[in-house]
Amino acid sequence: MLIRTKSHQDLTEAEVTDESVFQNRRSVLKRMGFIGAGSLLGGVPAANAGLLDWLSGEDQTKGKPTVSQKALSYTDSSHRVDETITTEHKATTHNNFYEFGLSKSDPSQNAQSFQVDPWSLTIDGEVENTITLGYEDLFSYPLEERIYRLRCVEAWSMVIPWVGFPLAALLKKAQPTSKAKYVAFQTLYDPKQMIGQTSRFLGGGIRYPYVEGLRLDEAMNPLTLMSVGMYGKTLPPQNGAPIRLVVPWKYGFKSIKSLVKITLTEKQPPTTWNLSAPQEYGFYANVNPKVDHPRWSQASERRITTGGLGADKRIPTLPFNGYADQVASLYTGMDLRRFY
Ligand SMILES: Nc1nc2c(c(=O)[nH]1)N[C@H]1C(S)=C(S)[C@@H](COP(=O)(O)O)O[C@H]1N2
Ligand SMILES: [Mo]
Repeated sequence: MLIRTKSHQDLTEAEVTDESVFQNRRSVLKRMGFIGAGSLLGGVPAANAGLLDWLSGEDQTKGKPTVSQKALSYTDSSHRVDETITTEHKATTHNNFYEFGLSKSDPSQNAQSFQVDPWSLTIDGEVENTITLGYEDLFSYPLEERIYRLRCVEAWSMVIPWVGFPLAALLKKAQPTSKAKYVAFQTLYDPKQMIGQTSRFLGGGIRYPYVEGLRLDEAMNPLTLMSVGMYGKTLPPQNGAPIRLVVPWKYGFKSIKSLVKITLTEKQPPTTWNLSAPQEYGFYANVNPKVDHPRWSQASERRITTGGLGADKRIPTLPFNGYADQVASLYTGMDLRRFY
């Protein structure tokens, strides 16, 4: 059997999931003599609640958003799944945002002084009108609330009330040229503010700036949202303030945060996780219970509601994350095993 030690560059997303962090923490405790080989949580006394939190990666006292979030005005939309909404606390303290650290609680702790105003978002490339939006401009489109499922490739999911506007509204204003076939997205690159961008080790071995992409027709689909808020307020930094993409039928890594650039292109653009581990993360990344990740099943998911111990339930994963009626036609005739 081939045994090799992985370098930082080889670290893949799943190796830093909450589950593996949990296992690492468990083995640390074990070595320290806190838990026996057979016991898991049973052996930790109640007085050690802090230790329990640390063990499960759920420190409730840390990671409370402290930045001021502004209330937004918006209309309700018809896009609302009728499922238990994940608590705001959980959705804002259990994050993937490697620019601010690799564990789920890192972004809410490390992103609080992140500067979102002034901000600049440019839409360029194959467009008739290059557009640059300042911070206030991000809120100039009619805002609506949409309650979407968010399914991470790591097999957990949440239900989140986003506030935003369709990406199509922005793209129509920019007017894609006839050459435009894809849309490339880019997160801010600012190592002074984003600790994960200062080293391969702290950043989980992926390249920065984080980049993502969609086909133009996917980008124009009415479900594709530019989010500027959640739970009725502006986004906290750990969730991608001041503006992020939300593509509800694709794995969460497509929903790129803290956008500074949107470029219309002729060719399929590179995407961060695909560059890092192409055999594991494709360009399309449509949620698909029938196409497993090489290292785990995608048939079911852990639905996170409150995050309390024992509260999460395992539920079946739905094709296109439950949005097949609205998006399956985008992929007619495509082999979704090949284009994963
Ligand atoms: N720039 C950037 N965007 C990102 C990520 C990231 O690490 N960096 N993580 C992605 C992943 S893997 C997921 S699951 C979602 C999580 O969004 P949330 O923290 O708001 O739930 O953000 C996505 N967008
Ligand atoms: Mo994810």
